[in-house]
Amino acid sequence: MTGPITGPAGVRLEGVELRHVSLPLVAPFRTSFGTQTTRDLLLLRVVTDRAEGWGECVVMASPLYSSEYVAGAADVLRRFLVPALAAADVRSAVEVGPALAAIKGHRMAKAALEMGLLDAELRAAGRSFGRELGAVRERVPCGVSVGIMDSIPALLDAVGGYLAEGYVRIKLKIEPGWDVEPVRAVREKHGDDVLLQVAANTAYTLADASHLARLHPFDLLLIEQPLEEEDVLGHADLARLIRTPVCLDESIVSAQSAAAAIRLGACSIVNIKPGRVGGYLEARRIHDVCAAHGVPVWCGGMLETGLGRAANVALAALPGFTLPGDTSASGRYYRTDVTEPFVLEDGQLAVPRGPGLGVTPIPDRLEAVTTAVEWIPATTA
Ligand code: OSB
Ligand code: MG
Repeated sequence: MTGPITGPAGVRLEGVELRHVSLPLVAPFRTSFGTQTTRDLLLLRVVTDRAEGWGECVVMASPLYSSEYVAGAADVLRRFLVPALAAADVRSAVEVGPALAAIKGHRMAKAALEMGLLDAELRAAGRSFGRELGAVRERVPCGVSVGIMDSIPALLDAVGGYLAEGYVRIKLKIEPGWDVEPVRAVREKHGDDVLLQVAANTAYTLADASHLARLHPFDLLLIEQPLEEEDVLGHADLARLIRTPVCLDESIVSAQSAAAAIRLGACSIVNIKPGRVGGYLEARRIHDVCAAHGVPVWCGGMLETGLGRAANVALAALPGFTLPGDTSASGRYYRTDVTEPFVLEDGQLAVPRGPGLGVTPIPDRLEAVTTAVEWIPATTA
């Protein structure tokens, strides 16, 4: 397995600038839980005595994917998380998890702080995220998550466009009423060689097992999170009733929950999203647990800006990430990203090599998408 992350020289936290940003999406993104047309999230400028780092908090405006949401994350950061880091006098990202352990939940908010502090200390030490996490590849193959569309022809056009751009794997968002037919249509139009998978965001119940079994002929890589988040046993039952491999997203919130899901037979593949699991360090622990069990993992996405994308691409370069992730190019989401855009080359994105994330926000672009700024000092009083 990959080695422990050791805090380089240590940095002292001075405060966190919380930036609310709002980026228009190039096209509406519809999932079983709703339609997004803009991406509202929080960017954290983590200021230390030696360097600044950037954290991305992948919450959405409403608690429809997870219980966290933008205003709630901002509140817990200013009221509890930043003060707890100050009180513990943390000097390294490895100390963030332990320092925040007494505060329950709020993994996306915690992940953003840890990411920002890790970026700051790695920039100070001149080391990259990829090297620190244990990346073994310089480029990662990329898939794309395709939303629910108004019609089958519109879906076929969208998928055709992504394949022409070079994406190596297609994920179709599904829900009851939009599942077997869109999958059939994509197979008929684009062929059996396309790496194809589906994602349900908890839209089904165990009673849908025989319906989901109708996906068998289409040779899908996996079905992602068909049942509700807490229904791990239901997924174990479903996995015995369908031949499509079950992959969990929402249900996996820690290395511990990953180990339990694997032991119970609830999944044979895991989607790792650093925000959902409380940070890149826990994401790497999940990678290690899955690797130890021979369970393939892939890097999920939360429509990140170039900051979160840089870290995700570094994570996706770890050896256990054997399936293409939702690490799409910036242009799949945004006309103008806050960093230089990530561009697909031969279906892959390059892992940044510079210190820390290896990318920084472009000041004008960051200003243009910022809707509010707040300074949270790292004081204990
Ligand atoms: O279920 O993976 C998901 C986006 C927002 C919330 C949940 C999910 C998604 C995606 C898009 O599928 C992934 C991406 O391209 O960033
Ligand atoms: Mg998902």
